[in-house]
Amino acid sequence: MKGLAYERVDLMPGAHIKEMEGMYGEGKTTVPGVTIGDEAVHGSRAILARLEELEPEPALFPAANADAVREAERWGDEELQDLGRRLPFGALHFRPEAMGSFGGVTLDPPGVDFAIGYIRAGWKYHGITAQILADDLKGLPEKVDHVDALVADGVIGAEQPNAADLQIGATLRVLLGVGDLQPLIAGRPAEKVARRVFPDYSFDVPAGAFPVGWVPAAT
Ligand SMILES: N[C@@H](CCC(=O)N[C@@H](CS)C(=O)NCC(=O)O)C(=O)O
Repeated sequence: MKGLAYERVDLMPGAHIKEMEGMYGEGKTTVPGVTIGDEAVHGSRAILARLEELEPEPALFPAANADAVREAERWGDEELQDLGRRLPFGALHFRPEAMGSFGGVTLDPPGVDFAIGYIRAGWKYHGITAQILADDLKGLPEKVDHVDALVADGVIGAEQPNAADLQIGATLRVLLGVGDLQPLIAGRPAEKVARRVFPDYSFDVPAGAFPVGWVPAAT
């Protein structure tokens, strides 16, 4: 978006923890990070703020509503993003073969064995329990309503995506890959935000993964 030259480096999940800490410091285990010369910047919000300094246009924090965009970006990071970790891992527990959809492949039986072990480790790593998942699902409609309200208020959803569009759209785009969640998001302004900033994303857990009664009805 900023027209800056960059090199993308993908890390192997699992092995990324040590590599990230080596580059960005103790406890900084998550992607993304960026190095700009000798400077290491860790975390999506810090990165976007730094990119804005390097190249102000197009603005990620437009002067007209910069504070509202910052607050929406914070909300997306601190209050929405956890669902993007837990709900896909949660759904995959019930449909482990669907993990192949991340890479656009069909897993053979040994691949499904690998997926089962990987997903189990993911539950442990993210502290997922069935109760937490059920509560996340119950709270999702309220969060989607909040996204729609941000669109209605003109904070996100404008022609030129801002930092909050990117932060919120990223999580929603992941959630759209969970078939059970599509009815809660599809056809709503929130879906448009997600698909506009991230049109292509390969991930598909067929609907019917979560136990009956866990997913709230779409309103
Ligand atoms: N709030 C942070 C969170 C980053 C984050 O959770 N990244 C995930 C991407 S899938 C990750 O690295 N997960 C693996 C891990 O938690 O070690 C940000 O937006 O930079």
